[in-house]
Amino acid sequence: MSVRTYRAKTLKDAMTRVRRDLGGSAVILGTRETRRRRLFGFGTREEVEVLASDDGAAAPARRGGTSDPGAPRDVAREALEGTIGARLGELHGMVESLIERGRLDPLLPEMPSDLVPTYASLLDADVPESLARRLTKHVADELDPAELHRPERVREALVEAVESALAIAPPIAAAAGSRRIVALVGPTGVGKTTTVAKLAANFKLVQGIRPGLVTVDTYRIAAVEQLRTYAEIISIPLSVANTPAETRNAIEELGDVDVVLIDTAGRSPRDEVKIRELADFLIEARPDEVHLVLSAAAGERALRAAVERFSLVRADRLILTKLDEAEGLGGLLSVIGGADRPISYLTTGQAVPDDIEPADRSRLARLILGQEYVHERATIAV
Ligand SMILES: Nc1nc2c(ncn2[C@@H]2O[C@H](COP(=O)(O)OP(=O)(O)OP(=O)(O)O)[C@@H](O)[C@H]2O)c(=O)[nH]1
Ligand SMILES: [Mg+2]
Repeated sequence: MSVRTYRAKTLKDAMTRVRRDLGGSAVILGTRETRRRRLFGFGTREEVEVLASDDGAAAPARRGGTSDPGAPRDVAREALEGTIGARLGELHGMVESLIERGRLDPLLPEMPSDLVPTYASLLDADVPESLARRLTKHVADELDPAELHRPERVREALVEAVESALAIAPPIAAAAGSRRIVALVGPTGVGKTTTVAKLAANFKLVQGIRPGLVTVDTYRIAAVEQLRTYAEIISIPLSVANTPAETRNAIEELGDVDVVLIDTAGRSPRDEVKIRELADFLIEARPDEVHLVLSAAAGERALRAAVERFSLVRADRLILTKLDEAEGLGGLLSVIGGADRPISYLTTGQAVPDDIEPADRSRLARLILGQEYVHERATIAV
């Protein structure tokens, strides 16, 4: 007799699954209503849990012959046993290593053994433990018990779970003949200026859209020169605003352009005064879009602090840079979930204009899960 737990949104759904698995011989041992935490975000959802067993009569009858010690061994069956043995060995190794790292005890009661490798792979991808547990549990809930030992099905369910946590913004809405004002803000050294240059070059060279650049970064002596060099290479206008009051003029000075890209000075997330000053520039600039630039190579705590402190400037999108430098992208997942802003672009190296791509949900989910590599496929033109 085997006893299984079935969870579903309604009793009817749970019973359908019981009947499908156990057929007419199902014995219901108990039912209860549960509240489960939502995967991402807050709150709970109601679920019904049904504990069911077959009564033993429905257990598949032993195949005649194979249990007879004198009978010749079935070659296919031996091969299957070999595969199962190897897989059990693998699982055993994983469980041992998780126990050694003190990471399995709290999960053992509820994690199906088929999903232990999934959990281990999430930790390998640097997904924080609590989120890895929730994702694994989500996969267990979404799949039928019979699907849990199909690795490709588990992988798909995991990608879907991560995708559902990613909000994606469309690329910058620039079009010839209209004027879009876009500002990039963020901590120091994350790649704002380089990203502005990549975007400008792609607009002009690939899309035939006329960009103009404004810098409000007059703090570092080299900052204006850095952007001026790009403006000269791409052959586009650049103007400089030294104070918030000059910003509007600087935009007008660009003349007839379709998209204005504003590069701003990097600010330490700890420096609230400077972030407020940046907010003053943006009030004058009246941008249509503000993209907060975050380096994927930064630690989870630094990313969280940046998201929190830069909320003062009301960024409405995220650009993730330096994906090529990040060791594991799993830490990004909870930061992105908490940031509550869609992701517009990913940058994957120093090369201007190539190393940038519009954010793509499935690509980012696979990158985070370590199922795809940054430079595995050709760069997409912005
Ligand atoms: N590996 C890698 N390096 C990048 C990427 N984007 C920018 N960089 C490098 O990061 C460094 C800083 O880039 P900047 O564009 O000057 O950064 P910033 O945010 O403008 O810096 P501040 O203006 O000083 O705050 C440069 O060496 C860039 O080449 C990327 O996607 N991957
Ligand atoms: Mg800069």
